[in-house]
Amino acid sequence: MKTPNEPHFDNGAPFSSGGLIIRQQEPKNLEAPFVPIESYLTPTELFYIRSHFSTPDLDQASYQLRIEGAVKHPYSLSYDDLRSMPSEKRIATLECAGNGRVFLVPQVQGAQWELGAVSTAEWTGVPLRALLERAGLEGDACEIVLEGADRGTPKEEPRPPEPISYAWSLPRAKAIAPEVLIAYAMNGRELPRDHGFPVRAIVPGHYGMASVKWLTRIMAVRQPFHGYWLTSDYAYWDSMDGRPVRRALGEMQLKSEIARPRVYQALPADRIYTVSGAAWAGETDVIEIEVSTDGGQTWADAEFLDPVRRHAWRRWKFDWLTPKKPGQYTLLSRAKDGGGRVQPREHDQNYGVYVINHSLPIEVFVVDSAGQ
Ligand SMILES: Nc1nc2c(c(=O)[nH]1)N[C@H]1C(S)=C(S)[C@@H](COP(=O)(O)O)O[C@H]1N2
Ligand SMILES: [Mo]
Repeated sequence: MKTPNEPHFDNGAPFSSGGLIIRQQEPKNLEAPFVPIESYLTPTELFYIRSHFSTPDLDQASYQLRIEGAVKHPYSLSYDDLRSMPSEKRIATLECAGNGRVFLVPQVQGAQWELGAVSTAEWTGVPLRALLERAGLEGDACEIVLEGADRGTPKEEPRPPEPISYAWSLPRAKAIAPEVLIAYAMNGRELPRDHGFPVRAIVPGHYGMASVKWLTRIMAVRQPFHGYWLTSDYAYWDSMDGRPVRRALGEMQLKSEIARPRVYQALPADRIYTVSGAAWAGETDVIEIEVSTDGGQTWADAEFLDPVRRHAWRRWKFDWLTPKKPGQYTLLSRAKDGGGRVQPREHDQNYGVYVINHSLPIEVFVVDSAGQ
């Protein structure tokens, strides 16, 4: 076991096990093998990839980032301009809002993500706040639109009338929060093309769709931006005075996942088996983690391997003395946060095909260990 309570920075490891799992070849949607126990930071080549359109090929030398809209002094930055500004580092877990979709019954449309559309990296860049301050954000700007260079026509209805870019809009308060970065490096090296080269946004605490890759435009707006991605796609049913209203997704919801064992793994009876996984939240801290080995009837405390770090996952483990009696058992994990929230038991239908943050069942077989 590596030193507990200390994050590991194994990003320099030359080799990594596993490789990615293809959910869609083009545009690229690849899932990470969910093995956080092997390193706190996901090795860059194992970080999940979620792209709506073909990966654009941006040239670092001619790259320009435009900052405009409801600002006093619109301007453009080259890649070198951005690199010469004071930089900061953030460790953040990104989770795709559709992660875990394969667990929904009945099956739904969309990429059939299992457990691995979630990964953690250390990002380097300039706080978005610094770029907006330099532009002189107008007092009545309510949102900041982040636009990428990738373009296409989405397949899902209702389809926009013409090809669109990938763009996401952040509420002003989140955009100027210190954690939000305009990043050019991931785990200490320049961004790989699939992860947004040369520049992307990193919005810690929000689902992955907010962390716009291949970022070329930052636009302050005076009216809420109701683009395709925030309305037709990544939206859910909220309630306002008892009436359903449609809103864009934002904050990641409290969640934990079991990485080990895998579904239908056979484990020897009457032995200690270490169950492990990771837990994360959006704008709160995960402070408790429990495991059930009987389908949720009883729960026992598991142990964290990493300290609390806002916006980053905490790995955990649980030493299970497997039953003497062979048979099928259902493992579940359940996280709690500092705000008194508990990871739910069921998927909330108001989120449709997104926010699959309930305890995901891992069924295993305990087998006679005689002779092993
Ligand atoms: N320009 C652009 N940015 C994007 C996307 C995209 O398709 N285009 N996908 C978003 C989604 S849905 C997720 S989950 C994250 C995934 O980031 P990654 O591919 O680096 O893991 O990128 C987000 N940023
Ligand atoms: Mo996503």
